[in-house]
Amino acid sequence: MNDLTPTREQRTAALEGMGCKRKRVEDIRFTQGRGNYVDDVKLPGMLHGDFVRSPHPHARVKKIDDSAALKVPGVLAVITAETLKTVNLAWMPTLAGDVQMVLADGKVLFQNQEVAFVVATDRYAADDGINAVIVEYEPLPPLVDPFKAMNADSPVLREDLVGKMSGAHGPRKHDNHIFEWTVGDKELTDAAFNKAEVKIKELISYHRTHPSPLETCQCVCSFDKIKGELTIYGTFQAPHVIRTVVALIAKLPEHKIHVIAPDIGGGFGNKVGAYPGYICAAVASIVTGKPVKWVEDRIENLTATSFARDYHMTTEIAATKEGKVTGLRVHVLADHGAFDACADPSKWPAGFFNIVTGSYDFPTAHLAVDGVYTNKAPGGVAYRCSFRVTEAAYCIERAMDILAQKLNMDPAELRLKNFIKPEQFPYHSALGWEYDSGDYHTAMRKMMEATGYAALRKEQAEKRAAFARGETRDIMGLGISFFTEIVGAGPSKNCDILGIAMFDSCEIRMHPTGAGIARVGSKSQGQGHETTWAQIIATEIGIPADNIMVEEGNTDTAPYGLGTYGSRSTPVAGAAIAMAARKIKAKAQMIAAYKLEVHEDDLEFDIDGFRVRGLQEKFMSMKDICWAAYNSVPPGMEPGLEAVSYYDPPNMTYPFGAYLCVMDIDVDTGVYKVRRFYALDDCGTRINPMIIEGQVHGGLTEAFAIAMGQEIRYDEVGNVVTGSFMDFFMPTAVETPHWETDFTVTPSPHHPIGAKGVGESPNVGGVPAFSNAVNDAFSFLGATHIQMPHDFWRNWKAAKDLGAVA
Ligand code: MCN
Ligand code: CUM
Repeated sequence: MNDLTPTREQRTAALEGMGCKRKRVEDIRFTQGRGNYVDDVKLPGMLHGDFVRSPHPHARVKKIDDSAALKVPGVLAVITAETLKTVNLAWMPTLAGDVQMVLADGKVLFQNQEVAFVVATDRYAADDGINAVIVEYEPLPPLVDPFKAMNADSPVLREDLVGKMSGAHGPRKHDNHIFEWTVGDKELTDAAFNKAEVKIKELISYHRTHPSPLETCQCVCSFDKIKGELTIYGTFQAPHVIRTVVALIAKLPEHKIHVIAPDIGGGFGNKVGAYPGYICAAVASIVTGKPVKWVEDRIENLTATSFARDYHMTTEIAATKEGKVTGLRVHVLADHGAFDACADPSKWPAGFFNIVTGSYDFPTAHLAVDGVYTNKAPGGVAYRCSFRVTEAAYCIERAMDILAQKLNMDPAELRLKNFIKPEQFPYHSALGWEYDSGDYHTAMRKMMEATGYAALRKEQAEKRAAFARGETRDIMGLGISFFTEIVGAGPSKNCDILGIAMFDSCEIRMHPTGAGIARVGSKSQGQGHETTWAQIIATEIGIPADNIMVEEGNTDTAPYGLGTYGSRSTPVAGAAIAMAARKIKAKAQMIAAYKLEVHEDDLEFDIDGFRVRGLQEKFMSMKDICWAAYNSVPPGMEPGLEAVSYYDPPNMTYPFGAYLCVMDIDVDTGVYKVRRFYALDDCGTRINPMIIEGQVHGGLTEAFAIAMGQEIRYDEVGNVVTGSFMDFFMPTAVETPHWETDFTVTPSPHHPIGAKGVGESPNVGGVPAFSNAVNDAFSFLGATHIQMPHDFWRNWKAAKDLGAVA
């Protein structure tokens, strides 16, 4: 060895493997305007489609007159439900086992519902065509309030289901009822409440909101009549699932459907589902023989595709006087809008909401969820939600604060007292989950120390005294949130979509010169998979991350995967990547043994190659092994170096975190200031700390938006009143607080590299921290629970209702 021989540290650093703050390789094209999004796809002869939408939330469609529209220059076709019926596509199945109108069939059920699809030579002509379609409506009484939907005498929305007393998830209680889902032991829980020393009960609502990615939902469909092949470019978080859905509903052979999800400008769950636009563009392409593009505008996106939340959670906790929790009872009224189009794994009508016992050792719990139809847009699972884990975390974290207030106990102390203890893992929760790992006490104490929690409480007490003396009009709130996530859907034993188990996949192919390509079943929408997936491979096989190209999103080349949502990519696809890399490594070891003329077992892996144990100089680099794989493999071995892995995870992963929000509110104006926000996340082994930090920043910004103002609100007659960015709070750098991030590392015991998901954690944990801060600020004035979103007006109103302002 001479001075030029790289050190072990240098060799490790050169790989830019796991743990490295590797710069995002995709940003090279994104920051230079060289991304390739769906709207960049321009095919020869391409037409444009656009929707006629209903102004009414509930109405009968008496007549659609397209004669004037067809005379508009450039307009080629107007597609209605009648057209779609000829190909049996007027309705489509939803991922939740319901059916949904593609175009209004006899009636409309929400404002801005798709009524007709106008196809024209350009977008402007399509728009002119829309305005020329005359639709005759007969308005019907709208049903907006989900609580009223439970009344037997409310207007019947889904006439197609009348008389069907059972749906995809069991019996229906009445015509506007979708399902009832119950989990847990009712008797034991009732008994716990009967003998409880202390009880709380509160209706905790998580309002309707929307993921609103920068790029809206869109597609280009191109049907080749000669080959009988359909190519679809689209903003799809799960391209393979889309291919299978299209094969099933359009009755096309699956190999003749090519689904390509190019670069995606944010998804946040909005791009999981299948929308009428996709079906109409495909049908229009088949009808016209030309490619057809459909691009949602902002108002359409906010009002028609994939709302989030709308959960109304009546929550009760039973506890001892000392603050030990003894039971949890939750009833959820879930407003699904006009169609149940939730994108949950099949068996989970309320997603993983039964993680609602949170980070606490509840001996017993009972949960019941009633899903109902209303005259609102369908959707239901989107927006960094981990399948309703956001709602569950908000529910339990708000409820724990309410209990602390009732017990006159510090909310941090109450949490520490009830946490699942490190030695209890793997922990079986009262509502049926097996938490794989966790160390909640360490995370909580680290948060309290890092923020100076005790001193902040002291300052708050002084501020409150000063407020009482009339020396200040500011009130101070400390919002704690300690959340447990459940991500990585999921094990085939309990997770499937349309009967397809929720595994994920990776195929790695190493080329002779020591570079390679990895194709993965996940699909990045901005999460940086091209960067991080290569880092896993780099560490596993000792080839620099820069030499691994990552490709996702083309169903012809990527192995079948279930896509990216529910922070499942690292837990599932990430595991498949590590497993495929290990297969490469195993073959590489055989080749190295042959070349070094030793037995395989005499070799050890050493950063970037194999070394003969005890013989420093007998070493073969992975790069050289790649070359050998193409010219001198051991006799009997096939040449080449590639591997595929389909990974069915044994369990979900359970990331967690401790957040604190420090907020000051001026009672006279309701104006708040987020003074500090500290977020500690534990996502197990960290692949790229910089990307994790970016994910946390983004998720916290969305949490801030949701908690402090963002809302899809309907007026009492069913009009969407927050359907544009004029009214829908979209924070910019100006409003966004400064984020302090921190971490602990508790690896997942069952994941090949110990990693857990992180993408959704900050939204799951962030919202309760903000809301608890507002509620904590007002608590000394007598408030128990103030409803989100906590915008200036509502804060002022709360102060006024509590008598703090005249
Ligand atoms: N990561 C890591 N170490 C870990 C865990 C994750 O370095 N222990 C990295 C991963 O390698 C990946 C990123 O963090 O690059 C997110 O990984 P993961 O938590 O597995 O989440 P997914 O990749 O499955 O992304 C989905 C998640 C969801 S469901 C929503 S919603 C959301 C989110 O990601 N949508 C996003 N973050 C988003 N970020 C952007 N920019 N755009 C979106 O649409
Ligand atoms: Cu629920 S939003 Mo993400 O799972 O795509």
